[in-house]
Amino acid sequence: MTITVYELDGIGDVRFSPFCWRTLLALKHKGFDDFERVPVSFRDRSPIAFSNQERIPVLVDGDHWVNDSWDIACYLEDAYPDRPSLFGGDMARAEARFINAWTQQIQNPGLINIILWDAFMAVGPADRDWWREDREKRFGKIEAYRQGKEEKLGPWRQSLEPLRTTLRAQPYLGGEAPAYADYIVFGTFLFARFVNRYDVIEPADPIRDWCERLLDLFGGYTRSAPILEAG
Ligand SMILES: N[C@@H](CCC(=O)N[C@@H](CS)C(=O)NCC(=O)O)C(=O)O
Repeated sequence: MTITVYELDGIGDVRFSPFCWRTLLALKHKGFDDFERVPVSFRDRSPIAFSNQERIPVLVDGDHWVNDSWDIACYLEDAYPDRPSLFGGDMARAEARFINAWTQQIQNPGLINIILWDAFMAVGPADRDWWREDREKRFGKIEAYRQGKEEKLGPWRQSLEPLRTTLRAQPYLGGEAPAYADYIVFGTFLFARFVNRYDVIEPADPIRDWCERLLDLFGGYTRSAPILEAG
């Protein structure tokens, strides 16, 4: 049965949605290689109208669909129990829910505040007017985010200290091997990487080493994905 992932479109083949990357990595972890990826534009969500909501990713597995990256991970875990586990048990799944919330409420918003302009640059030309209007309602003028990135970086990097401390003691959030908790947090760094702001993590940071290990997973699946060209 074919699995289809509806994901957010970007410029050319650049896909930068942190939520969609979590789902793609969850599928890879479960050993799926032949799923279909369907880009959906910001301004036209009609391809996911069947899901009665507007957020991406949406996963379709045969005649079943699921939206929300967390629910998708839980669906894959429960529907395919004989494939490699994403969580490693119910208790670890419950703890991963906390990481999901931390990422959503602390890690992601802090990063968006730094790279909003860079994200705008990764939005396809046909979607830019829509994106500007929508984001300016929430964040104010996006031009204001072209400057002042350096001053915001320090506090954001500091907020990642619990992640750094954990990764000094173990190679992955999952312990000795990567788990869905790693993909949740890594998705946000992928967002930075694909909009050409991988430099938000310093080269000597243990978080960077962990990202490098994850970039190599599944035959370099994320390492080989297109990055927005500088300019
Ligand atoms: N809680 C949802 C959040 C999904 C979400 O916000 N997706 C973004 C893509 S990164 C989206 O649909 N954005 C559309 C928009 O910004 O208008 C999940 O985990 O899947």
